[in-house]
Amino acid sequence: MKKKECPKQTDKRELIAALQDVCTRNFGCSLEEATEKQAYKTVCTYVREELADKRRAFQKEIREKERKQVYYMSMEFLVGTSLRNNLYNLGMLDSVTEVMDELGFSVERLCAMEPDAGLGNGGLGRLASCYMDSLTGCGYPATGFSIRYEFGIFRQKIVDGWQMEFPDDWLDMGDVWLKTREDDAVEVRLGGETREWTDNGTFRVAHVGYQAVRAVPHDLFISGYGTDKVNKLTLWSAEQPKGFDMAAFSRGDYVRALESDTMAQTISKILYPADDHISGKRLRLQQQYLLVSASLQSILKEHYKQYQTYRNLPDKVAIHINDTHPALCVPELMRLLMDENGYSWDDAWEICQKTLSYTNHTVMSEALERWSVDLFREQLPRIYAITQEINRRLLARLEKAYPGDWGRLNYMAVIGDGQVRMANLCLACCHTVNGVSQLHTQILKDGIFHDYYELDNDSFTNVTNGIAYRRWLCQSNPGLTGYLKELIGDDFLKDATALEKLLPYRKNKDVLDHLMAIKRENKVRLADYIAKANGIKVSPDSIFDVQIKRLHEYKRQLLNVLHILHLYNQIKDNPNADFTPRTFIFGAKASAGYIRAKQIISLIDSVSKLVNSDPQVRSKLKVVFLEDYKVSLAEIIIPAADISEQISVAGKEASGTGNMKLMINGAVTLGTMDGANVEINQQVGDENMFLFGMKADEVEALWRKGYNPREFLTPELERVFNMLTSGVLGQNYYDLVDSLLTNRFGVADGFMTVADFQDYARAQKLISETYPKRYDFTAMSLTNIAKAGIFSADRAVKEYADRIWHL
Ligand code: NBG
Repeated sequence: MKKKECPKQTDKRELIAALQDVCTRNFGCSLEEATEKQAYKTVCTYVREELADKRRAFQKEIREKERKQVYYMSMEFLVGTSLRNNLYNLGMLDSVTEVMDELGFSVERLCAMEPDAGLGNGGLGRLASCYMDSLTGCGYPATGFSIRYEFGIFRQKIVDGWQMEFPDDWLDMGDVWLKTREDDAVEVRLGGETREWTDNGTFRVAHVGYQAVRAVPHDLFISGYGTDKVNKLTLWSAEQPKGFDMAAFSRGDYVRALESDTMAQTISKILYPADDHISGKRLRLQQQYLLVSASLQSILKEHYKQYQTYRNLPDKVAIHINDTHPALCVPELMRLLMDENGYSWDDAWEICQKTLSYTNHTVMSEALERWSVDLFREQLPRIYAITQEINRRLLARLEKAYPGDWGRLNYMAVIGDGQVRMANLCLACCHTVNGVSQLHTQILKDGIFHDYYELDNDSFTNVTNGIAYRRWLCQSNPGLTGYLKELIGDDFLKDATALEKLLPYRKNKDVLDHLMAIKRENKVRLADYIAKANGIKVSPDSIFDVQIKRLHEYKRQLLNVLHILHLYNQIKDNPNADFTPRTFIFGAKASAGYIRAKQIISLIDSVSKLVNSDPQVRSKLKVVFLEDYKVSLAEIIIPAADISEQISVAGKEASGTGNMKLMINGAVTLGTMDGANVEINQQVGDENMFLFGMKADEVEALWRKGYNPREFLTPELERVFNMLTSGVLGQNYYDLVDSLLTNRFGVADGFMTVADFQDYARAQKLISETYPKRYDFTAMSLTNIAKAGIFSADRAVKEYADRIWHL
């Protein structure tokens, strides 16, 4: 890859001239006179224009070679920041840094001004962004489609231990990356009703009385490492149609005519902040339809312009449904082909089947999207009619396959019990369905999707998740990356499996010393951040034990914090005993309405106050909750982690991707055999991670046998529970204890925290014993780095491209 390390004088002069030009065009001043904000926008705009040029060239190539393209439909893309990533990918980080420096600006500071584009909740959205990066780097023609939420994932503040949410107004500084295409706006229709008739024997349908919404596309260009190819993410905003609702106007309904304006804009106002769980709200359904309808219309328009037919759509286009949220792709593509283009049902269905594929990202039943029939029909009358017909034909087919098996038919139906089941809609149509780790895919086959698997087992496959390691290692951990380049060469920048060249140095003390020093530097940087953000002083020589992810009961942050209290008690009992100092670091947002999750944050906060203020304890134990966990904060935390907590109850975490990011930065996993932890274990072996807890089949067996948490209660844990209700924490947590022991409203301890506690404490103890053997521990860390290559998103997108999209 070309790198403009030290720009030649001419290059440099050109770069300065180009930047000056952008600045005067946009702000009417030279860079010398510009404010820092103007300088930031100048650099971003310059980069965006560079990317736009490269995009045009790639687009031309795709058209001329008639290449097949993939469209990745996702309600979420957790983009994070773009400036550093783009400069790095374009090989311009050094040259722009040098030139801006001369002009009196620090690129470091400009990068820090950029807000995260937080158009996602967590793993699912971040995965989508990692895939866009890798698809581009690997040269695949790929377009992401999503919504340009005016407000992304909320900003989190902890006030008196309680999470509060504040709006994330990212567009103010973030919109420099977006290129709006007003002329390509399309109309999306909501509500109203359908009229059907036959015209010389042909079925006709009209949609009347609907509310029109104008969907406007905004492009965010995606650069890739080591390539000139540029892809894009198209984000739709909902706007009022130009002009008023003239019909309402002429009825004299002045207020209604204007009302629709605000209604339209509401649709793209805000990202729903619920992760792994559905809200069932009208606005959410409207968002999903906006995404699906606008994107499919634009895909079809572009395809038709080039080929003048849709018969070859499956040969030239792959459309991917990222989790059930965009499942409306199925009936909407049917509608467009039949109603707008005159295809017969059978022809349209065949095209849909061959074009659409689906990834499932969770087995949590509350996250499997379902819509009430009433709401669905009210908002999308024509789509509902098509969905009914899909269901009718499906049931006819199933009746033949499983005559009389009504239970099974009911379970597999797309419409049943007054609901439209979006996962079944995908299963009934898509040519391929995949899970996101070996274990997760197995659970889909054996469990929730078992009936569909039996019907057609060829359509099921696994693609284990991957991460854009150039962001998560190369950019966010320059110390380690620089050292690796010196030691094993720079092949790994292009091919992550080349990290294995590190393995022979497992016993090399000089190398291990270097790795320790690099980790320590990163820990110092994080310690500085913690001092500034939380006012807590932590020692970089303590173990940095990190749990960063959404707050969810199944992820068991509670297990971690209960164990911290257990350690606290041990220290209090034996203040002079040996203790390996530990800093527990948490970052987690709770969905706004998820009270139990917010109680857990409150508990972490209370425990941190207790622990950090106790003179007998605080030199040994520190607890830090970092507010507003997001991509850019993850980039600071991950390179500094010693221990990666991946402690979900087995069978619930579909894959996890934070586990991979931490691993490649040398953190050692403390985990259950869940999600991709299983595959991390295959890579590094038992001896290079800290495993504990029941396996997925043991969890299942215990549920079947009947689980009573009290049978697993140890005196140590009982003592911790007593602390939760005795007032020592400043407030009481009866609810939490109750949920683990006696929950009267549901199952007690639904995620088996009590059952796994003892083994978790054992594994934690082993960590405390191993860490002080610095070379042994660092050899484990080295092995994790060396073996992380397989979790590159490059590998994952290649699997999608070969086995699912056939690009
Ligand atoms: C999440 C899973 C994670 C997985 C990511 C990406 C949802 C619905 N699912 O385990 O919980 O890593 O998806 O696949 O957010």
